[in-house]
Amino acid sequence: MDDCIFCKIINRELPSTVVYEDDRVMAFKDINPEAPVHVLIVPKEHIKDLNDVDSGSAGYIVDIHMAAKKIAQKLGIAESGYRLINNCGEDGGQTVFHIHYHLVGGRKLSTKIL
Ligand code: DGP
Repeated sequence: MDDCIFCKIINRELPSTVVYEDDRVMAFKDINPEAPVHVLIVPKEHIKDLNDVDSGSAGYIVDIHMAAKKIAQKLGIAESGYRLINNCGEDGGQTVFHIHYHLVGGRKLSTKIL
């Protein structure tokens, strides 16, 4: 998608701090971190939100979870714990319409975050 910020990050047209990448997903640091670790995990294919995931793209959800697990280990928060969050749609708090999951940790999280 031409005007999608996350597609531009994936294509290296915009800078980001990449913490994980494979052929299906990429993860980079959130520009406005809400915790010591705040990483966004995105599929390399443009999918608007969770409502747009279908049987053909559902594998990305597994890929994102597996990436989250690896990133948590790499960043040293696997044992202490972390949260993986998807905001879907405007009422869900989504502001960038390329599906992404927030991996948040590195401190004790309250019940209200994001
Ligand atoms: P959400 O509200 O769930 O759609 O989260 C979008 C997140 O994306 C928000 O936490 C801030 C982050 N973000 C927005 N623009 C950029 C950017 O250009 N670079 C990076 N690294 N993060 C961004």
